[in-house]
Amino acid sequence: MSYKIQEIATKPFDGQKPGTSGLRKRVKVFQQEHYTENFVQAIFDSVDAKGQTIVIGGDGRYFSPETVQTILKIGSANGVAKFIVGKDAILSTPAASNVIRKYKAYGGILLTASHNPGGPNADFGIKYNVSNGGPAPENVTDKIFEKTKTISSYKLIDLPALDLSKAGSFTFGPSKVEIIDSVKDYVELLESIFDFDLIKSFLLTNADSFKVLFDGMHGVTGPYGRAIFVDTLGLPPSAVQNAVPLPDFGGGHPDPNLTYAHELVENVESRNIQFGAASDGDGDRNMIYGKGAFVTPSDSVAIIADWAEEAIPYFKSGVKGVARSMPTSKQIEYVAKKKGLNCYEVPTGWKFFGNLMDAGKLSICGEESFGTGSDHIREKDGVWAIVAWLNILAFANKKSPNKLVGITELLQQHYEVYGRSFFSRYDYEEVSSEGAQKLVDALNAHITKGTLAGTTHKSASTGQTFTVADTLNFDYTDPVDGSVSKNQGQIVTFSDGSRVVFRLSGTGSQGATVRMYVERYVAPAAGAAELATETAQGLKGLIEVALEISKLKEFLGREKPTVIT
Ligand code: VG1
Ligand code: CO
Repeated sequence: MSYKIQEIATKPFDGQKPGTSGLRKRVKVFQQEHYTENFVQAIFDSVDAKGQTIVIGGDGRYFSPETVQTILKIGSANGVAKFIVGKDAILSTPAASNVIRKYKAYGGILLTASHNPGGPNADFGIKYNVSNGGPAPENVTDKIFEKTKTISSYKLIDLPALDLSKAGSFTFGPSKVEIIDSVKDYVELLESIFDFDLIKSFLLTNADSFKVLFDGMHGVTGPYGRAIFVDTLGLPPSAVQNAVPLPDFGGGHPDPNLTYAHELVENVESRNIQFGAASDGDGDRNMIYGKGAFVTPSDSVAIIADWAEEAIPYFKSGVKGVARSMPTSKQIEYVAKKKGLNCYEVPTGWKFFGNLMDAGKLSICGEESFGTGSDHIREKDGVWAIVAWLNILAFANKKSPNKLVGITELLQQHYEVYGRSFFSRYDYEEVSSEGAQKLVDALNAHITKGTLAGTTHKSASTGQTFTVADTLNFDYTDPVDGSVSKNQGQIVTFSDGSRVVFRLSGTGSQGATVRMYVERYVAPAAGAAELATETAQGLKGLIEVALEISKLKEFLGREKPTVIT
């Protein structure tokens, strides 16, 4: 087929700066003439993909099919030799990471705004991943951003759109395109990690007393969930709900937490389901929720780290190290300490874990934002975390054959050994950028002048007192390549070890979002009753004090957070 390469004149757009995880904006912004093309060309101007293989994946949200065609046309004109594309433009973020690694691709472009809503009036996103399968590090995203500021033209190959609905090998001008089954490689990967036979026999034996419900939230994971939970592990089709990926996620907010995954929570409670789980739009987040038992993500990663070596075949040869993002609770540190493992603390965003994994220093890590994963790929992995929990529960039940061990029992056992870090996050979404900046400035002023350290604050409702031990602005130096990331959040620590963190979100598409993270540790000696307290109760006093110290309500003009997780 003959083809022509066109050079199209364009002008830079403001604000094409990738955030915590790619460039995320309203669909309408991406639909402006040249907007998406500029950003895609800026990627190819920043990474030399000539003669290389590039993976294209995404969560199937609105505007994805069109953007796949744009990437094929611009990528091909820029010399990409081969594209590997998920059928119907679908590859979950973890599946894409796996495909990049498995087929030794040069990189990948993921079309997703993750847990942000989709549809013509909602969000779209583009994210570049590098050859280790992980999100591009800051030096690459900075370069892309610089290119977007000076771009004057982009290259485009003049060819008709490729049909993405049929798997197979195709020719696209000078490039080859392989359209692959979105699910197959990923299922094989999980089969190589977990003890599927053990999980299967546990589920089968306890079919009446241990019911499972997986919620795909109409994001990308429906087909993956069905392939694993129904086709491989033998659960009935009713064990999977909202499993058809929709371009607008059915109008919902595909974010697996107690607020947005309420349908799962309601079904788990009303149908007496022992193990419920959900994942987000692009499949990298997860929530574990059984009847009456919610597992915070910070606890989830700690529990996985605690059981991994014993229960999960992939980790039989040993866990190399563990890590958490800075705002994530310290629960995993208590596990690391007991096991003599290194525990790293990195800034928010999965890209910071990749270097540690590549250097062989890290096996298991997590973020409080419902992100859990390991070095099997370089993205967090929702379905992986859910199967990890099933594997651990199956194993725990093999050890205790006479009494069913469910989520509640596993949590109790864990707190009795390690104590419990009560943790919660308050999100103030779409507040004025000015107010958010004032809040941050005021905290920074306290940090520079040391005006909070040593002050004592009393909660009016609980009578607890908290004395500030230290305040700091979190900076990170990567232990592998020495790169420095500054201003990653303000931390206030108290003399009892409690902690409050303030951060501005880097994934929103409009206004500013302020996150406040609160954590309070209770040692095992406090006893079963105190360890089993409701999170909101366990943190009540500390939250009052955090709001008072930061004057958050004044600066943001908000009485209440938008979302509490
Ligand atoms: C949020 C979370 C962060 C996560 C990021 C991407 O970022 O806090 O932990 O890595 O989303 O997750 P921010 O900057 O808004 O706080 V995903 O599933 O959206 O790619
Ligand atoms: Co996500």
